[in-house]
This record gives sequence, C-alpha cells and structure tokens, in this order.
Amino acid sequence: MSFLDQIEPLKHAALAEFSAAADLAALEQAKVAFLGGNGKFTALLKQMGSLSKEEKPAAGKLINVAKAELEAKLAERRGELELKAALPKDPTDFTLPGRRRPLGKLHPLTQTVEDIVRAFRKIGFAVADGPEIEDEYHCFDALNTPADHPARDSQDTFYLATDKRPLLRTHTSSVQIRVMKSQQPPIRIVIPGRVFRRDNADATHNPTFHQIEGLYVDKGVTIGDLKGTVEFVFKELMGSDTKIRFRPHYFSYTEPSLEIDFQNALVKKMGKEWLEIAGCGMVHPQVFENVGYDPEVWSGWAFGFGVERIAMLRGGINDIRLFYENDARFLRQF
Ligand code: 2NL
Repeated sequence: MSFLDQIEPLKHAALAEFSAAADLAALEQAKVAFLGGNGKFTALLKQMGSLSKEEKPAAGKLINVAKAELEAKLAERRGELELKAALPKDPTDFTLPGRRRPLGKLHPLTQTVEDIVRAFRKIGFAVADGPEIEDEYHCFDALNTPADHPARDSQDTFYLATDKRPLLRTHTSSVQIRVMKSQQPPIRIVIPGRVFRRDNADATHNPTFHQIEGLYVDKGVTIGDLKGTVEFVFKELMGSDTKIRFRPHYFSYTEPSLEIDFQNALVKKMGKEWLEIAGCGMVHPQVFENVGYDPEVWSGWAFGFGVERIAMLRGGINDIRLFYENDARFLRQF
C-alpha cells in the first residue's frame, strides 16, 4: 500500500479508538498507541524520510491535517471523560421530595384547638367566628341572662365604656347568637375563640383564655344526640379509654343543663375518679324566641368548654400562665 493510502485508514482507526475510550486512562493508552514514540501514527511519520522529493509536500500536508484532527478529537474526548469523572456515581434524583428542617411549631393551645375542631369536623360541624368586642345584647340578653346576673357585674366582665356598654365577650356564645340571627336551621357549628373575664391570674385562672362552644339545631334533635356527640369528641381527644358522666346543672341559656365529667387512665393517675370538663344542655326555648326560631319546630343543644383546661390535662401542665409567657423552653416541648 502506498504511503498516502495508509493515512486515512490509520486516522479512522485512531478516531474510533479515541471515541471508544471509556475513561481517561483508556484514552491515554489509545493516544500512546497512535501518537506515542512507538505509536502507529508516529511510525507513519517516520516513513516520510523515505519518500521522494515530489511526494513529500503533499504527504506532509495530508499527515499534518490528519494529526491535527486526531489532536482535536483527543481534546474533545478528554473533555467529555473529565466531565463524566466529575459526576457522582449515583446521580442526585431531583424529583425526590426535599428534606425539611422544621422552622417552628404551632402554640400548644392552637394545636389543642385544631385537634378539637378536627374531631367535630369528622361529624359534620363547621367553624364559625365573631367579634371579641361585643355588646350586652349578644353576650347576655339574647342568652336569657337576667340583668341582675352576677356574670354581668363589672367585677366579672370587662366593660369598655359606660354609655353603650361595649364589653369583651365572656364566652363565645355571642357568636352562636349572631349565626342563628343570620341564618335558618339546620345549624352545626363550633366556635373556638378568645374570651375575657375579670379574674386575677393564678395557676388555674387568667383574665383571657380560650373556649370552644358548639351548637346543633335541627328538627327532632335530642339529648341523646348531645350525649353521643360529647362522648365521641372526648374519646377522640382524651383517648378511647375515656368514660363520660353527666350531672344536672343550671345555665340560663339551656334547659335542661348538664355538667360533663370524664374519666380515663390519666384521671386515675391523678388520684381522682372524675374530672369536670365541660357544660352543655338543650337550648332554652327563650333563646330560640330571641333569635326568631320557633321553639315548637326546632330543637337543639349546645356545649362549652375551656381549651386551656384540655391542653393542661393532655400535656400534664400545672400552671395556666405558662401558655402566655412565650418561653421557648416551654413551647418547644409540644
Ligand atoms: C361551660 C358551659 C355552655 C352553652 C355553653 C350555649 C349557646 C347558645 C345557646 C345555648 Cl347560643 N347554649 N352555650 C351551653 C351550655 C354550656 O358552656 O361550662 N363553659 C365553659
């Protein structure tokens, strides 16, 4: 084979080997095999000396072009393989969900409210809310609370002025009055919210705390529905070993009225048989009259309880004031 005819096949052989090199070491070997001191391409170069004067220029030109092409291919393949070597063996899967570092938590009272609301949502209750600054009508009159009732005393209730008597609501029942005045039954609502009473702070009292009240109004609602619902909710909140007991009581806005006690392993551990946890009753016909519902057509029940008390029982907390101090060492435990 003539000298010139050898250049192209050798070049193609070299290019093929460079392309096939799987890593940088293999590429280096291929380079030595063709362009090294004893390489095949170098051997061809060495043969140049035996060419005639006429053949030399064309051969030199061709061989230089081929060599340049080989050098370019080497550089390109080296780049590719260097990039490949730099990539991790197990490539990152960017479709995986990110790892999260929790930035904060909900306040234990908020967590408790959410748990209570979740239990009621399961059985079809909706959340309602209303103003913390109320008037005597929505907070007391509409709830059948007589003008001389001690709860209305300025010793017990925060009045904001003496003329129109705006006040800070003492319970969230005022929201239920507003809801009933704005819509017809059926009604199935829970109202979590902040309430205010003129108590001096101690381990179990604070001038502001949180309540959850519920209201269910429809045709043919019975005290059996009330008992079943209360039992379901407290079992959800305090565990399936929870037992419920009802005792007769008096509220001006319900008739009959009942107090609710509960019992579970936790209560027993505290050395007690029963703990008072909530109040409830069948909505008083006068309250229905006040909001424009016919008490001969509709019946319903309501209940109310303190969120702090539930949170304290669940978290083994013995001082209500801890909830309002915003001490991170306390809050981080929940
Ligand atoms: C308790 C007792 C209770 C209610 C709240 C209520 C609301 C309306 C009508 C009738 Cl609009 N009742 N609410 C009823 C019974 C008890 O709360 O011990 N709370 C801390």
